[in-house]
This record gives sequence, structure tokens and C-alpha cells, in this order.
Amino acid sequence: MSQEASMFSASDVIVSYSPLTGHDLPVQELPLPADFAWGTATAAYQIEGAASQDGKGKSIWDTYSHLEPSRTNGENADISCDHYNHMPEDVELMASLGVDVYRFSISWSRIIPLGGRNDPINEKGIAFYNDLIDRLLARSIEPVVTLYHWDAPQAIYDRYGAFLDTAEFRADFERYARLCFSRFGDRVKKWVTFNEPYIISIFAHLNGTLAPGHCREAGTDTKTEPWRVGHTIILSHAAVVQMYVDEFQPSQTGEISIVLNGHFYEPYDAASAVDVDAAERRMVFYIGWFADPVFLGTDYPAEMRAYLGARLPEFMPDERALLRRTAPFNAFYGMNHYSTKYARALADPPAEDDWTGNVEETSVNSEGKEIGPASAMGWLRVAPSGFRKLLNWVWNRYHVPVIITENGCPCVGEDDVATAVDDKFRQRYLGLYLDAISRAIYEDGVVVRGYYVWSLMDNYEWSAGYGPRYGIVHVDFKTLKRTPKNSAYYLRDTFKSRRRAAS
Ligand code: PNW
Repeated sequence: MSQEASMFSASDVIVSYSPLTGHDLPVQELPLPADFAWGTATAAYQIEGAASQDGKGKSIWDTYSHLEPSRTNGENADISCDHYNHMPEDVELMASLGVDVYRFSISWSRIIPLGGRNDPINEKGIAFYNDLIDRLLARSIEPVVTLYHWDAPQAIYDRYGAFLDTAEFRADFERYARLCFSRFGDRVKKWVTFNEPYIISIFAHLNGTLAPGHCREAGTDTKTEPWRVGHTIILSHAAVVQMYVDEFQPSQTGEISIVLNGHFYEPYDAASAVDVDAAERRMVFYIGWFADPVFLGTDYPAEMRAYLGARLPEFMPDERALLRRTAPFNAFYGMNHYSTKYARALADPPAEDDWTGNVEETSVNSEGKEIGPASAMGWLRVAPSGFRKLLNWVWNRYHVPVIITENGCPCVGEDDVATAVDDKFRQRYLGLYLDAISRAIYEDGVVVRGYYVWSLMDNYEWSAGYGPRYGIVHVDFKTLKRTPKNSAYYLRDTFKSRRRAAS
């Protein structure tokens, strides 16, 4: 299985750590700016449960997690953390950890059960998010809201294939966004339109490991559809930025942007010019695909146009104008980052639906050196220097203040709460990644405004089910008891002292 396909699969879970050099890197507790924000992050489908409570409609994940045979490790998130019914407790928990920010997503089909622009609104769903936002603000926690974290209403997928029809999706997404701005925007001052367009395009519409799993079956076209999906996301994003700026920002005074994920890539063989090119090309194909049109307001990167030819959709003149107009209004670069990989240029011609730029991704380089110690997921390795380099890469290309909207890792043996709370591996990972941010800020001049750990609590890790646990709080999925792990206290304390050190 390719590294990409295994990213969300239970078969990639590691059961014991192997000792590796580099694991003993010291955490230096380097300073951070006094106004640097620390937050926790979640996504609706992964934590809420209450799959059909209070009139919620089905999303593509409700369908996908119930397929037979299962494509999600036999597990679904019908209940998960049952956050929908434990929300006040979860807000109190965050308050006790001293977080400044909570990044969560709204379930589109909870507030518009059928999703479409003429479909009815579910007031009970709206009431849930109003209550959540009010409770956060009462505890001085800033809500940062993602409109789309992977759970498209099933009805719009049934009607027109969701992202596969740009005009239909854009119109429905605009209505959904307008509803959110008008009902929540008096109190929500930071909006994210889409979480990780790369993953939506490639994992859900090419290799098919995430819902709707649209791939390699009758009537699908993996050569063009992932790029159509990306195109839909970019244009829907820009349209909603324009709407927010025109209709809501003057009175609500909030900010809006998008969240992009991406690894840093080192060359497989540092002495090989083609591998050095491959590493750069992989980042352009991964990140530049979305970030160039969104933040620069330009066409797709020239390398992508040249390589993909007619597989890549064109922006029409009015769409180019929309991109140019809205680019400067993206107030921050939301970065989800977990790990670094090696990139190796492939000599053979690529598959006809290749999406990588003909690059192979590995965790071991030409000299047999591992990129870093593996977490409980084989692909997720501790490589903080790659994180610092990625921060520089993004800053140099886009010059937009960065917010780390997700970063974290799962540890080995975390089912058992007694083992889980002593999460030294995670504390080390988080400490090193915060040091990397500090170096990027103070030594390299990158502007980074905040850090939201993934995740507030253990939750449903998509196709990998409940196997990998990313939480700083342990959840017992039988009793739903929440128990903070030591990393939760580590983050509370390290932000206190690092920020004091900086001021
Ligand atoms: C993110 N990668 O997904 C998602 O936003 C979360 O919902 C998810 O639970 C979390 O990270 C952990 O997996 C990722 O390619 C998608 O490196 C892709 C990658 C990493 C995370």
C-alpha cells in the first residue's frame, strides 16, 4: 500500500516503538510571542455522535461508515465521543486547561439536513452551535469555526455528486455559509471555509480511502475528477470569501481563510538534482495547487499546468477576476502539519492518473536513514526541522501570517487509560514542534500567530476508526469518560512559561 493510502488505515498502526537515533533530541522550551494563541481542534463527524438526533440529516460519512463490507475498520461515529450531549463538560474541560481557542467544525447536514439552497433549516441544530459558542465565550475561549470538515450532506451527493458539479456545489455551499455567518457571525470572528482540500480531492476522489470513496468504479474518472473537486473547492472558497467581505465583515469585523495540509519533503538522495527537484515539485503539487490560486490569486502553478495538461480545469475570465479580488482578504494561512517525508523522482513514466508529479514518497532515504521516529502511525514521524522548513517555504511563497490549525500525533498503547495518560512520546513531539515554531519566528522571521493541537480528545479517525488516538484527553469509548493525558497539562504549562519568557 502506498504511504498515502495507508495514512488513514488501521493497518498502519504501530504497536510498539522501535528505538531510533534522533528520539533523544532535547526539547528546549524556546519562547513564543506573548500574544501567541494556543488552542485545541476537532471536527464534527469525529466527535459529535448524535448521528440522527434532533433532525440531523445524513452526511456522506454516515453512509460511508456503514458500508458492507466495512471500509472503516468495522467502526462508525454514530456515538463516538457523544460530544453533542457532553458539550458543556467538554467546554469546562478546555477552560480547565487554559486554552485560548477552540477550533471546531459545523456539521452542514445538522443545520440543513438535505444540504441544498432551497432545503429547510433545522433550528435544533443551530441551537446546539449557538449554545456551544456562548459557552466558549463565557469561558473566554475564542471559537474558530470550520464550515466544511469532510461531511457533505448525503442528499447533495445523491443529487449531483457534491464537489463533482462545481456550479451546483458552489450555490449550495454559499447558502450554507450565509446561514452560518448570519446566525453565528455576531460572535464568531475567525472562519475557515474548507479543511484540507488536498485530502478531499485525492483521498476521497482518487484513491478512495475517505468518503464518499468515489474512485475506480464504474462511471468514475480518476484522471480528471480529483482536479475538478479541487477546482470546485477553490471557487466555492473564493465566492464565500467575497460574500463575507461584502455582506458581513463590515458589521461583524471577523477574518476568513482556508486550512491546507502538507508535509515537508526532503530529497531522497540529497546529492541527486532530480530528487531535489522532486521534493520541491511535490510541495508545489500538494500545497501550491490550492495556495497559489487562493493566496496569490493566480492560476495553478505552471509546473502543474505543464504536467497535467487538459486534466486540470481552466479558470474562466470571471473566475480569474474573483480569485484576484479575493486573494488579499485571506487573513491567515491555516496550516495542518504532521510530518516530513523523502521525495524520490521516479524514472518510469507515471500512471495516467498520477497526481504526485511522478514522485515516490518514503520514510527512509538513499542512505537508509529514517526521516524520524515513528509515532503510532507508521507515516507520522517526528521531524521538527522539516516543520521549520515548511513554515519558511510557505512564508516565502505567500507572505501571509500562519496559524497552525492542526498538529499532533497518536502514541502506542493508548487504549488503556493508565498507559495513555503517561504520553511522553506526544509531549516530546509537541515540545519539539513548538521549538520549531519558535525558531521559525525568532531566527527566520516567519509570522506565526497560533497553534491548535490535534486533537482536544481521542475521536473517530476516519477510515482507521478508533485505532489511532490523537487526543490530549483520553476518551473511554464505552463509558465516554474523559481523562486528560499528561500532554494536556504539558501544553497548559508550556504555553504559560514559553509566553512569559517571550514577554
Ligand atoms: C487531518 N497527511 O487529516 C484531519 O484534518 C483530521 O480530521 C484528522 O483526524 C487528523 O489530521 C489526523 O489524521 C490528515 O497527509 C490528512 O499527512 C492528511 C495528513 C495528515 C492528517
